[in-house]
Amino acid sequence: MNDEMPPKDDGAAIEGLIAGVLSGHRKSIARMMSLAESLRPVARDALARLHRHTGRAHIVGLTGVPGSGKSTMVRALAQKLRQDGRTVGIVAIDPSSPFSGGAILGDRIRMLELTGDEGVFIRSMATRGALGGLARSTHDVVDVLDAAGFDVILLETVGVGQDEVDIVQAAHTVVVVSAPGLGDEIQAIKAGVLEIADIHVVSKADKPDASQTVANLRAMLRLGAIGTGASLWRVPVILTSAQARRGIDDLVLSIGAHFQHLHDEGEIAERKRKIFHMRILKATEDLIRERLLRQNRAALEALVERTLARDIDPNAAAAELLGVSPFVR
Ligand SMILES: Nc1nc2c(ncn2[C@@H]2O[C@H](COP(=O)(O)OP(=O)(O)O)[C@@H](O)[C@H]2O)c(=O)[nH]1
Ligand SMILES: [Mg+2]
Repeated sequence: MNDEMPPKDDGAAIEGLIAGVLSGHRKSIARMMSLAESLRPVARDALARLHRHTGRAHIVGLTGVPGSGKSTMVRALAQKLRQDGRTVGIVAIDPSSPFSGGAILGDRIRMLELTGDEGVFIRSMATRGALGGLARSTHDVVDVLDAAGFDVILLETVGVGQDEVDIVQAAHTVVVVSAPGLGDEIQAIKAGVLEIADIHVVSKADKPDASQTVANLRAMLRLGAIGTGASLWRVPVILTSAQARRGIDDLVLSIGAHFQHLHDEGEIAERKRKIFHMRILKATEDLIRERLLRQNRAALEALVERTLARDIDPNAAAAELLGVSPFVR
């Protein structure tokens, strides 16, 4: 990976890299992403310069439990979008095993079938090793694709944990995928993603119990249990089979209609504001954590000992570490 990095503090190299990204040069895009994922200070400078070139892409987040068919759907969506003449960036967050250290290989194999087409760029990111910085580097990687001019960016993430829910919420359009036979919509509730959907998709329509899953989701929508707050957008439930190539056209239309709706109703500004709000807070958390670990590690260890000795409680220890009063919230 290191050979992908420009030399440290090499302004000219960074300049060239940014120019490469902006012109859609694939090697530059890949290098810029590696740099962003490295979380090195030089990356912040480059990303800062890229920022003004972002904001054009339609970012679509897809989430759902593992095995619900997200990767297969991303591939089908990308193929359809390409037929429609749109360029597509794909970011897939692989839930990598802490034991094997590898990403779930199947995903990559399926998605690799798309390569060779200059209008598609695929990046897969491992959750392992990105402790604390996953959300930040995911947004940065999406920004690189945005700056590089991809029309639509598909962001696949497993709906597990707050971090991943936050990541998918940084999309303009959130698609929640449920598959029949996996415990239906209950899975989405458990994953905490049911209520963040702009579009619900029931995958694997070729399976016999798919219509039951659709009926269950629709019933919940009617109960008003889910939906996006004050928005006039009616959350659709779309039945698809990526395998049988069914419903993919509808899904692409619906994704486009949602983006159009956000613009027509003036909701896009509010959504973008929310996304930056979340990103800034995440980045702030990362910065504080990094700085504390770099500069105050000894103080942290001392506080751990004092907490163990029941000399101080964890909340007061945190306040002391930050140098703030434990009584001021
Ligand atoms: N029957 C059927 N199986 C599917 C369909 N889409 C995906 N699958 C299968 O479901 C499994 C999980 O798919 P994958 O896309 O990796 O799911 P992910 O974990 O959500 O990304 C794989 O074995 C796929 O072949 C479909 O439309 N019909
Ligand atoms: Mg997948």
